[in-house]
Amino acid sequence: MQIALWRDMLDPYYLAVDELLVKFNHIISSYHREGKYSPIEEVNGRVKSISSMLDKARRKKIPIDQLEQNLDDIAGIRIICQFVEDIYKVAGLIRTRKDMEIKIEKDYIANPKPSGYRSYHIIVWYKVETISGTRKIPVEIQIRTLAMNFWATIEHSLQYKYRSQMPKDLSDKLKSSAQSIVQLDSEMSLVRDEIMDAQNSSRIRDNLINDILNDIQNLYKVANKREVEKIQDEFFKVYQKEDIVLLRRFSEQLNITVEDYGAQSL
Ligand code: 0O2
Repeated sequence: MQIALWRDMLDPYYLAVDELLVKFNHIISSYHREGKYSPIEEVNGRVKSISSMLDKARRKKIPIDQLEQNLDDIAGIRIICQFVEDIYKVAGLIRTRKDMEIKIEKDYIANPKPSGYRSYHIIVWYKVETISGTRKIPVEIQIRTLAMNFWATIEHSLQYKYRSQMPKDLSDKLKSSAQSIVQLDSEMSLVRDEIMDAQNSSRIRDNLINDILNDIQNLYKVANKREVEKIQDEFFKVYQKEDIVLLRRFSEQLNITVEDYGAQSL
């Protein structure tokens, strides 16, 4: 990569990160819309900063004009999951996609780094359409739990502070806290089903309340105001009972009323 033209060079990488963020966020919202647990908790992305690229080039003895050919993580996506099991589910999901071609997979969960770092990395080939044509570029997707991310973020800041000279007592502390993270992740996995159930119920309830309020709002435009206010009062009574079955029944009945008024398309 010619550093003088770095802005132009990095353009396809920015596009890839933007597109992939849209796609992974869409996966999250699709699960949520269906009232389902999403294996992806959140996703973020970045294009590696020039200074970080230069640092890596120096560390790995990569000639400056060969950065693009040698760095797989100029475009980076980070997927955060709640549980270790979700990481492998997300990796499976990525493998099935037609818009990403696997280049390399690195399982630093089964084989943690000497530092204690754990994460699942997949490097994919991803095609972007630019004004100069199609570009196929590598994108590094790091998949990790919230707990792994907490550890990696802190360790990364310390690595940055000490460069390659981290005091031994500090690196020992980090290794031991990495073990605590392993323990925490495996304890959380034991209650995964219960946590997923709780989160699903809460999401289903949110979706139901949203649908009901939309229906009431639509009815308000076409039905008798007093009747709509009566429906709203009934809704508040059902809502206060904190019973999902009653809420679902109310929503179904309201749907029929809405259909009778032909108000769905409003
Ligand atoms: P930054 O600043 O996050 O971008 P390889 O040629 O495969 O041996 P490479 O390309 O460094 O080496 O790949 P590797 O080892 O899979 O690491 C890629 C990225 O994973 C790193 O990018 C970090 O983001 C993260 N990572 C790897 N090891 C550690 C670690 O010990 N601690 C933390 N906190 N993160 C780690 P960069 O460019 O090194 O850093």
